[in-house]
Amino acid sequence: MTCFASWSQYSAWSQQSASVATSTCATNLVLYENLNYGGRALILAASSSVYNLSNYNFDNIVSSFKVGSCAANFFDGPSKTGNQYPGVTSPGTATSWIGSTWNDRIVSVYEPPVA
Ligand SMILES: [Ca+2]
Repeated sequence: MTCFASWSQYSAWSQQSASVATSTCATNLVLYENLNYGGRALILAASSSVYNLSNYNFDNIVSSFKVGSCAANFFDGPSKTGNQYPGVTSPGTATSWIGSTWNDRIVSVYEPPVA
């Protein structure tokens, strides 16, 4: 329960909450089934979100990716557990081949809050 001294205080609080809840990245993270951005693609838009790729039939399949304007972290376990992908995943980067160690291995993705 949160109490407010005035309608304007409540209004400011509620608008702030809404902007956080609907925050999306200006450009999206895209995961690809094959190397060189081939095959099926999965677009993930929201920051502050954990994605379990099994929900999209996209677990253990990613071979390349383009990071959008938000950073992304990749894991080989569900709900950002297990090992974290050690390669470059900073905003605006792209990787045409994830490498043999991590090919078809990503199970979950975490996009941190927008800074
Ligand atoms: Ca693949």
